[in-house]
Amino acid sequence: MSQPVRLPITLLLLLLGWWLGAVPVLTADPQERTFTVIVHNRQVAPDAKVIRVQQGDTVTLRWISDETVALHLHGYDIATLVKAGVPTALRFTAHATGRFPISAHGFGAQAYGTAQSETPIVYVEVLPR
Ligand SMILES: [Cu+2]
Repeated sequence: MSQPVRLPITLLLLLLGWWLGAVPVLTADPQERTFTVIVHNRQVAPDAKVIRVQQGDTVTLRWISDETVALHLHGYDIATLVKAGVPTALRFTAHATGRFPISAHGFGAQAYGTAQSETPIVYVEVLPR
């Protein structure tokens, strides 16, 4: 009589784990991951500063900024210009593992010139699969 009860509980726990996001982290297949990153007053909210993905994932960072900013994803060496109020996608396949800063190379008018400064505003962590 215990066997028919145990199975649904296991299934329930699995579904709960799935719902909590635990299972997708353990999946073997690369995934399509999309994050929205909001830059306000030249900053990203502290709880949104680290973007965690797994090796092989296709990552889309959807940027929304209240000021034009030149961005540079180090390691992958991808640069993009995000204009004020214009959602802009930065897309890459996370082939290299490690912790990579995305720096602001300039805000406002300085976003159009050569890099004056390097201010990391977000970090991308690519975990080995
Ligand atoms: Cu840079």
